[in-house]
Amino acid sequence: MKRNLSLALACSVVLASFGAPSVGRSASPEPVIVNRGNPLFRDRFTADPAPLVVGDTLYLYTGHDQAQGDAMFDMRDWLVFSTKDMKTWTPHAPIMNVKDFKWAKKDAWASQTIEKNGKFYFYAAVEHDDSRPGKAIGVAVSDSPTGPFTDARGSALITNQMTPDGKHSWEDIDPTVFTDDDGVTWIAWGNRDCYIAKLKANMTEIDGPIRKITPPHFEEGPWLHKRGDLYYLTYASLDRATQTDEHVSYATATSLDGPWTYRGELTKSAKNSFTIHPGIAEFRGQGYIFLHNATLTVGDQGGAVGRRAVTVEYLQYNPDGTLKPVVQTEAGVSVPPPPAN
Ligand code: FUB
Repeated sequence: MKRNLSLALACSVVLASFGAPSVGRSASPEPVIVNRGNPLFRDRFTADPAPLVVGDTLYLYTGHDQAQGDAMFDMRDWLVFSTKDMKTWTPHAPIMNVKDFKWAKKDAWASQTIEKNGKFYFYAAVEHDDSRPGKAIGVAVSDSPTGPFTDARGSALITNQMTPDGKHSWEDIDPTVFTDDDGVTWIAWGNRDCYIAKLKANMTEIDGPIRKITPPHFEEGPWLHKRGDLYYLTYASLDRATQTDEHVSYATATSLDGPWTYRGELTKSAKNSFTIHPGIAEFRGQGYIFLHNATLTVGDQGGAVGRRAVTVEYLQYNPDGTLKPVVQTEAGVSVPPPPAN
């Protein structure tokens, strides 16, 4: 989070439907949102996208920006949308409210859901109550990717007190979860510092030490994924000298134990938004990177730091495994991807 913000925190392939409403929520119990390009969803503000592929469906979990006027963040619940083709999306009921974590005060911040042993585990950043001050990470569980999710522990999985040498009270945010080929699930998270740990098989306890793996320019929003033999740690990065808006950078490794090799910047900043927050998925043989910007206006509320909107672009690889630069566009994936090489 940018320093001045940190203080405050102390913190549709186009279906040729241009001109037609993109959202038909009131028309049927299973409304459909047509992908007209970016931003993806235009009837509400969404942020911090986290994709999950289950069979022939991609589920996209998002935060829900509700800030009014000049307020910074007002995020109370988490949303999920699904698609089978990246052309039409179905919005589902909110999967959880921050108050469903009884030990949390507020702030339904970034999340990620993972499937394990037939259940779905939802990891999310929130503000802990005064018994464990600071940001914390909770875990909830459901039998369905669309929820409802219930708190799996009745207490935080990760608290600010578990990373005592951290630089501030909101460092324990933005969980990313990844299951390696041996079946062990890892969790990484952080703001300013990036941490990684293993999860026990029950998915609700940390297993062993928490290690710091902070890559260059790390700010927040880590995302773990693997392609072939290479592991990727993609994250929101900040040039602290200029304190401009976040970009996305990434590092790679041949093991989740590291060492991680910094690979440079993947994107520039998101229009009108200090934050950008990557989420990555391979779906039907195509790579995608979900981000957000703040270009959407809903009613009398224009895009702002606390009124963001999720976008998606193709993610493409070079033959050596490095990632091709990504540009946030208005067309997004409503047009075919550029040739692979
Ligand atoms: O949405 C709230 C916070 O802003 C997230 O936790 C960060 O990644 C940034 O997007």
